[in-house]
Parts: sequence; structure tokens; C-alpha cells
Amino acid sequence: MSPRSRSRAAVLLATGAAVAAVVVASCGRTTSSSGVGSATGSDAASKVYIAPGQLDEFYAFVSGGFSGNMPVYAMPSGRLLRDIPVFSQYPEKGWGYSEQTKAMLMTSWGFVPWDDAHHPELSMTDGVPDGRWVFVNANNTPRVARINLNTMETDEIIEIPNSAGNHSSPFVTQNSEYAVAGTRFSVPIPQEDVSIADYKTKFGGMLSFIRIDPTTGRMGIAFQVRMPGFDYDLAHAGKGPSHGWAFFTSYNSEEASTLLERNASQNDKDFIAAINWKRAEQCVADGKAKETPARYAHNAFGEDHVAKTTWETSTKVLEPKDCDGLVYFLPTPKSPHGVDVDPSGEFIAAGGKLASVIPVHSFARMTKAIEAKAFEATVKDIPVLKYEEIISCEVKEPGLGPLHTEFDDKGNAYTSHFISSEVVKWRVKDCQVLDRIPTYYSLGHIMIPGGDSRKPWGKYLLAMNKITKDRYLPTGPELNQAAQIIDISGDKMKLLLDFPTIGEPHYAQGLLASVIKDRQVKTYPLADNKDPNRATSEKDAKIVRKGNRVDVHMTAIRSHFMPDNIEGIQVGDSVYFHITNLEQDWDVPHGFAMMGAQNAELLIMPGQTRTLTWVPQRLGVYPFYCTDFCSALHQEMQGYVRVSPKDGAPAIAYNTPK
Ligand code: RUQ
Ligand code: CUA
Repeated sequence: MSPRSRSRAAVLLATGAAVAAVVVASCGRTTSSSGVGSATGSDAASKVYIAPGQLDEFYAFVSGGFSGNMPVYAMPSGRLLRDIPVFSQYPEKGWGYSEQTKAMLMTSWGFVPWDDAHHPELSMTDGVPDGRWVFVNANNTPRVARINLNTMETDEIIEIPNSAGNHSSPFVTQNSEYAVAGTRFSVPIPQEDVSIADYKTKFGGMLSFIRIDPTTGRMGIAFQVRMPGFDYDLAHAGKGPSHGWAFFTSYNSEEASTLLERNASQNDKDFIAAINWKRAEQCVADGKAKETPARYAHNAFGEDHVAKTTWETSTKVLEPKDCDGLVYFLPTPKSPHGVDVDPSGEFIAAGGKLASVIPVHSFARMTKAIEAKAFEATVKDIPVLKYEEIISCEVKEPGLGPLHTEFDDKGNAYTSHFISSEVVKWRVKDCQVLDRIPTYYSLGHIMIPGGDSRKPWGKYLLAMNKITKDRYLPTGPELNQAAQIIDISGDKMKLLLDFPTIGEPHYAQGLLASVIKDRQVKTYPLADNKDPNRATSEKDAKIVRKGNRVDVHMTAIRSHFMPDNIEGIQVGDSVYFHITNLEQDWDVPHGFAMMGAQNAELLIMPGQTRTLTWVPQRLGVYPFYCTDFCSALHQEMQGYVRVSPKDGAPAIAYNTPK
């Protein structure tokens, strides 16, 4: 990517703003002034200042956490580009309200309008983000979504059965062969009514491998691995030499079932579960997996852009005892959270929330230890490797509460520390601490574009903080979470920018904008519209009554709906407004809102059809209008529906094109 061009005026403007900020910070504010002070004022401002009309260098896909969706920011400016609806209904876009999208939120529990989205993960080819899809997990009702990066729309959501708290998900293997999904909460598998006191005998864990079709991206659960009743927290797949393996952290190897805060913090070491998924494939092929009944929803758009639910009925479950060499435990201090594999694929770093070191395991040593059977124990049929035999080095005195590690392209690692609110930079090969920088405050995840891949773009680090406190103008008891951009291009890290985020940012993924920016779909061709209720020209607009169901096939184009006057609707009808946006220009959606509708608006992209259902409740004449300011005569883009009594209503009537 060519360097950004920046006008001289822009630099002067940015410099002025930064100087003003430093002056303000130095007179009176205490806590936050340290943040401003640690960046070198105008220098920092000029590094993140993208002049009006200029484009950023990176896309950042950040999880919305409890918003359930996925905001997209630009880096380094921190500008919000879009908020992609995923697991949560999104009235602004009609997501989960329009008839075409409702099925996307279907689960075995019925329609679920919300979730807690944690970890975006880009699809990869040869261990490098290829810009085709980004996956993200739903924690609460276990699901994994696939978002198409050409349209930035969610195309598919699959439910994960035999799982609860789908947290160690959806990390992908080197060529996106699989996305993994591990249960955070162990549960009775299959579910049954048992006493919680029987946790140790009745509860189990499950690690799922979701096969991704290399051409279409379509997901399907290939197999699941039944595990002891620990909490499986995070994961990352191997790459390079460790390709073929996936690593999952676990805590609560104590198998406590109450007050985990204390009871799951007893053991000095918990485990990373190393799963040899190539071995699993063999065992499945050899018939060692048990076909196990499970009912779960699999939702996807068809060619018609209408989401449909397929009900799946079983999964293949592997038990470690039936497939030797499938899984090994790597002892890891202490209640580990993140597990991250360096770009070479040789080193595996874990963030032990309560540990005083960051352990870095060596994949080569792990393989040798497996060959030599250097086991210290066997836990529930799973061999536990000897810590000293697999460790590469330990980062001593990193910081407090290490969580997550990302990598640059120069052999360095960066670990977030929740308790001491800082990023610590260390050298992968010898675990030497090189630098540290405070963040504001209580840092969770960090992200370097490509920082969990084989080719990191080691220029910026995005720090995602849990506590915001005094960094912004106060907004009552609730403050948005926030992110910070740190320059990692030199020896010393430098804070460049703070910005608030939507929901709670957990993990994020970034990639060079040039990989996907020219592939963005601008309109959906009308000629390809296969929605069964489309009206691709005004002549096709029509209204059909069947009993008390009325289908209105309507078109929208600047600046009118066709038809825009409708009579013959009765109280208690179910009126389906199928609106086709006839525009074929980029960035001309039309909106549609009906007075008294109990759902949301529609936002209809050029060439697309979307359907809103309305049940008229009262006699009278009610307006609908376009909600998106689309033209000079946008305010004129309106219409009326006359609602009559059930008995004695006039026949359906509407205007047609002149
Ligand atoms: S987890 S910090 Cu899903 Cu670390 Cu968010
Ligand atoms: Cu269409 Cu405003």
C-alpha cells in the first residue's frame, strides 16, 4: 500500500489539536494526563490523522461483546465504518425483523434475538488472512457465524450442540479447514436432570471442529471431542510445523462446581489441551466416533438472499480413549486464559490469569516428549506431558494478570495484562522483556493486524479496555468501553489514540485494507434478484389477498414507492410489505417504516427485496415512509394505507404506474 498522502494544512491542524490537548491535560487533570503525556503529542496525532477524503490503511473487525454484533473500525484513525449485525436483532437495518433475516437467529431454543459475541477470526490461506470471511462466536447460546467480507453481511450461523458458553471459538486452522468451538461451561452431555453435586461424575466438556467448505465457506460440524469437565477457555490453531494441531486452554481442572473464584484456583497448573485434528480425522474415518443424536439449527442465506433453517440431527463424537494420540495435556500455570501460537508455528504462549510468568511451550519439544512418552500422569485417559520437557522459556515478571498475546513480524510478542493494565513486549526466542506501556484501563484483548497469523503487519496494536472511567466526557453511570491504538513500529511502544467502542470489545482481527477494499459489493444486480416476492419493475408491483394475509409487492426508487396508496386492508390482517429497491447505484438504500408496526424498519440495499410484517390494529388511514434520506425529495417518499373494518371493507385497490 502506498503511503498516505497528507496535506500540509492537515498536519498543521493535527499538530494544533494535539498541542491544545497537552495543555489542557497539564492544567488540572491527573489520571488521564499520563495517557496523553506518554504519547509524543503532535507526532502521535499526525500518525493517526487521516485527512478528510483519505482512506485508512487497515480494517479492524472488533467483536461487539454483549452487543452481539461486529463493529468495523478503520485503523489507524479509529473511525467507525460499519456495525455488522450478527447475533442480535438490529432495528436500524431490519436484521432479525425482516422476514428474510429472521431465520438467521433461529436456534434449538427457538428465535433468540441476542448473544454475546467474543472472537472474530479471519479465514486464512496458508496461515495468512485471505479476506474471504470473518467468523465470530456466540457465547450464550452456542453458535458460530460466518460473515462475508465482500458484502460485510452475516451469511450463515450454525448452532453448536453439546456445548454451553461457546467461548474457545471460532479459531481457524491454517487453511480454514476447520473453525474450532470449545465449551466453556461443562454440562451433562447429553443434557439430563442431575444434581449439580454430581458435577465430577456427570459433567463433561466438548471441543467441536466445524468443517468449512473451501469454496462456499459453508460450515458443518465434522466431529466433536468429549473432554473432562473443565472449563475450556480459548484456543488457537497450529500453523507451519504445528499445522494439524489445535490448542485449547482450560481452567478449573479442579472440577469445582461452586465458588470457582476460589475453588478453581487451587491447582498450580491447569492444562492446554493439544488436539491432533489430523489424527481425529483418521479415527473418524476408521469408524471410532459415535454418531450421537443432537438437534441444532443451521441457518444460511440461499441464492434468493432469504435465510432458511436446516435442522441437523446428530454429530460424531470421539472419546479420547478410543483414539490414541488424539489429545495431550500441556501443564500450564495457572488458570490460563489466552493461548497464542507465534507466526513460526513453533511457540505456544499462554496467559495464566493468576500466574507470575508467561509460559512459552515449544512445539518441537512437545513432539519429542510425546515420542519419548514423557508423561507425568494420565488424567481421564489423556496423557499429561512433563512441563520441563515441553517448555521453551518463561517470561519472568511480565505484569499482573497476563491474558492474551499477539505477535509482530520481528520475532516479538505483546501480552495484555488485565490487573496491571499494560502491554508487555517480549522476545519470543528467549522470553526477554523488552518494553511495557500502560493502557487505560483493565486491558483485555489486544490485536495486531495479522497478529495471530503467519504474516503479521506489525505496525499498530489495538488495545481493548474494559474500564474507561475518566478518559472521556462522563455519560452517567454507564461509560462505553474503549480501545487504544499503540504504535509498535519502533523499539518503544507509543500510545497514539483513544476511542470509545460499541458494546464490549473482546478479540479483534485486522487486515490490510487493500486485501478487500476493491472487492466490496456495491449493489445487488436486480437481474439476479431471486427473492420469491420481488417486484423488479413498477409494472410488477401488485397486492394479493389470501384470507387475512395480504402480500404487498412494492418497489422503491428515488423518490416514490409503487404503489403508494393502498385501500381494502382490514383490521387484523397480516400485511407483508415486500419492498424491492430498484436502484442500481452504490450507497442508495431506501428505508421503509409503517406507522404502528411492532417490529422495526427495513433498510433495503439496491437490488434487494426485504419484507416487513404489519398487523393493522385500528381503523383509519396510516402513513408509511422512507427512513433513509435518499434524495432531494426524500421527504416526499411516502404513502398511505387505509384500514377498514373486517366486515364491509372495500376491495383491495391501489395505484399503478402511469
Ligand atoms: S476473552 S478479554 Cu472472550 Cu479474553 Cu475477552
Ligand atoms: Cu428513499 Cu428516502
